[in-house]
Amino acid sequence: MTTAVERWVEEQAKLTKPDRIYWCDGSEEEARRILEIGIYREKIGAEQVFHQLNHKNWPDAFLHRSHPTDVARTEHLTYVCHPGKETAGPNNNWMDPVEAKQKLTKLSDGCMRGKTMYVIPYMMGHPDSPYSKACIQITDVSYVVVSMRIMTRMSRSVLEKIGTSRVPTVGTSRVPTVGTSRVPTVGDSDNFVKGFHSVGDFDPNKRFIMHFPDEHLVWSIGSGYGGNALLGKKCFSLRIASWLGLKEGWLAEHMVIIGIEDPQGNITYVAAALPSACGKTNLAMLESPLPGYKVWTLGDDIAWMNIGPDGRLWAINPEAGLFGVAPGTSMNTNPNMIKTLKGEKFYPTLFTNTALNIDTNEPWWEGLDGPVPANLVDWQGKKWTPGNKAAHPNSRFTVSIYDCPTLSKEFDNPKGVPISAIIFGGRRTHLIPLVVESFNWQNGVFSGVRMGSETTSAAVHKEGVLRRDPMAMLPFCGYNMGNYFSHWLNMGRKMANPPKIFSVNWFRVDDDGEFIWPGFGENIRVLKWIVDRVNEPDKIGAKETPLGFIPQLKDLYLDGLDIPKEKLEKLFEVDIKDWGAELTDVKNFLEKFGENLPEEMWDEYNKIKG
Ligand code: OXD
Ligand code: MN
Repeated sequence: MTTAVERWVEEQAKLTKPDRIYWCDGSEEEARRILEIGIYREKIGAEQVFHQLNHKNWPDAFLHRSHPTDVARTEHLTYVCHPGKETAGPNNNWMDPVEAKQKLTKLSDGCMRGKTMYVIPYMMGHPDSPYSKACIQITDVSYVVVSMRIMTRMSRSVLEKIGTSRVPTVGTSRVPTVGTSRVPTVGDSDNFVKGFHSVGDFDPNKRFIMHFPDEHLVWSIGSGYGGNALLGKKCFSLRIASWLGLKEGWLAEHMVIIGIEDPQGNITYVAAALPSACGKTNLAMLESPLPGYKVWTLGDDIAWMNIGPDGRLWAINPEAGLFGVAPGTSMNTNPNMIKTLKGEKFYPTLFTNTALNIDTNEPWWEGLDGPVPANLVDWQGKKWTPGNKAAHPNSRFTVSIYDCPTLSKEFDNPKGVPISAIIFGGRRTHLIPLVVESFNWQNGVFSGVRMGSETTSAAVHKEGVLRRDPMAMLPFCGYNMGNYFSHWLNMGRKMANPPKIFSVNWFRVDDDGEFIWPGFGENIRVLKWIVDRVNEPDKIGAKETPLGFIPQLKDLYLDGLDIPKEKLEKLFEVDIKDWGAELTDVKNFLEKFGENLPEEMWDEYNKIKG
C-alpha cells in the first residue's frame, strides 16, 4: 500500500528525476552527516557547501555562501495562483493555476538529475498544538535540509501525524550513497502541506516562487535563498496560512511575539508587526536597561493567532528558529542574539553570506563589535577592500530558538500565549510619532492598513523608498488585501476581549537627519507605556490627537536618557497640516482595492483627514 505522501513524492520524483531519494528523519546524526559531506566536497574538487568556523569563539557554526544572484527574496518572481485574479488582489502577482503549473512542470522536468531529492517531514507549530500543521517539503539542496531542521520541528513522527499506521523504518541510508530508500508506509491522509523546492540551475530568468493556496502547495524553483527556499516560512506560514486563516477564522501574521515582565513579575504578551529588516529580531530579544523589566522571546517573525475559548487572541510561533539579518547585530544592539550565536548549542548554526576573517576563521559583518579585521574575505569569498561591503547587507544567521537565553518558558505551550497588545511599526524618518494608541479596534486596524515603511535589503528592490506595507504583510498576504482588512475587522467583532492596538516608529530623524530615538534596548520605555496603558489605563496618562492617544513626556519613563526635551517633543509631533502628501499616498493605495476595501477604512481615513 502506498500513502498519499508517498504517492506525492513519487510523482515529484518522476518529474524531477533525481539520482536518489532520501527521507530525512530530522536527527542530530543526520544533520552532522549532511554538514560533514558539505565540508568534505572541497577535497573532491566540488564546491564546498559548508565551511566550519572557529569553534572556540563561535561554537558549532558553519558559513554558507549562496549563488551571487540569489541573496534576497524576489517579490517580482513570487506568485499567488488562485483560480481568479481578483482573489489574489492587486497586492500579488497572479498567474492562472493551470498555466502556472504548465510553466513549472516544464522548468522542473529533470531538474534534480544527478542530485539527491531530500524529503523533509516537518511541523509548523508544536506537534501537540491544535493550531499546528503537518508539512512535507522536497528539496535538492543540503543547505535547505540543515536550515529546515533549525527553523522547523522536523521529524519522522510528522509522517505518523499525517496518517498513522506504522512507524517508518527508513533512515539508515548514508546521504551521498543512498539508492532510492524504502519509503515509509504510515497511513493515507492527504492532509499535509506540500512544498516543492529545487534550485534548478539558479538561472534568475527561470526562478519562480508560486503558491497554490487551495491545494496547500508551494512550488519554488531557481532560488536557494531562505525566504524562497525554506518553504515552511514565508511561503507556507504566511502566504498559504493567511488564506487558511481567512477560511478558518484565524490570523497568520508577520509578527514578533514577546512577553514583557514587569518588576512585580507579571508578564504581558504582545505581538508586533514590522516590515522585513526593521528590527523585529532585536525587539524579540530586547535586553531591558530598566530595572525589573525583562523581555521573554517567543518568536521574531511569524505569529499564528486564534481566538481562544475565553474570547482573547492566543498566539503561537509556528517556527522553531531565528533567521535574522547579521549586519548591525552586536553586543550593543542585540546582546542576546550575540549570546545565542556564541553560546553552547543544541543545534548547529548557519551563517549565510557574511564576510570571513581569515586570520581567525570567524564570521564578520558590518556593525559587529570590535575593530574591522585586517584580513577579510567578502561574502563571495574574494579579498575584501575598504569601501565595499564585506558582508552582504542581507547576510543572515540561522539559529535554533532553543539556543536563545531569553526564550519564554511558554514557547512550547501548545495553547500559545494570550495577546494583550498588538503593535504596528514601520521605518519612517518623518511624520509618524514614536508611539500612538489607537482609539479602538477599527481605528487600530486602519493604523495597520495605512502603515508605510522605507524599504530595506531583505528583498530585491531599491532601498530607502517609501512603500505602503499594511500590517507588514504586503509581500506575504496570500490573497486580496481588501478582504484581508475585512477579515481583521471581523476578527475584532468576534473577540470578547480584543487586544489594544498601538503603532510605533523608532526611526524618526531630526533636522540633521540623525535618529532622535536611541532604539534597541531603550525601546523598553515605549513598551512600558504600552503595557501600562493595557493594564492600568486610568493611572497612565495620554493625550488625544487625530491619530489616537500619545504619551506626554511626563507619561514616559525617561530617566537616564540624555535627549534634549525639544528633540523628544519632535518625536510626538502630530500636525495634520503636514500630512497632505501622506494622505494622498494612503488614498491612492486604498483605491487600488476598489470594492474589496471595507467601507470602515474610508470612514477612518476621513476622520483623520478631518
Ligand atoms: C525575513 C523577511 O526574512 O521578512 O524575515 O524577509
Ligand atoms: Mn520577516
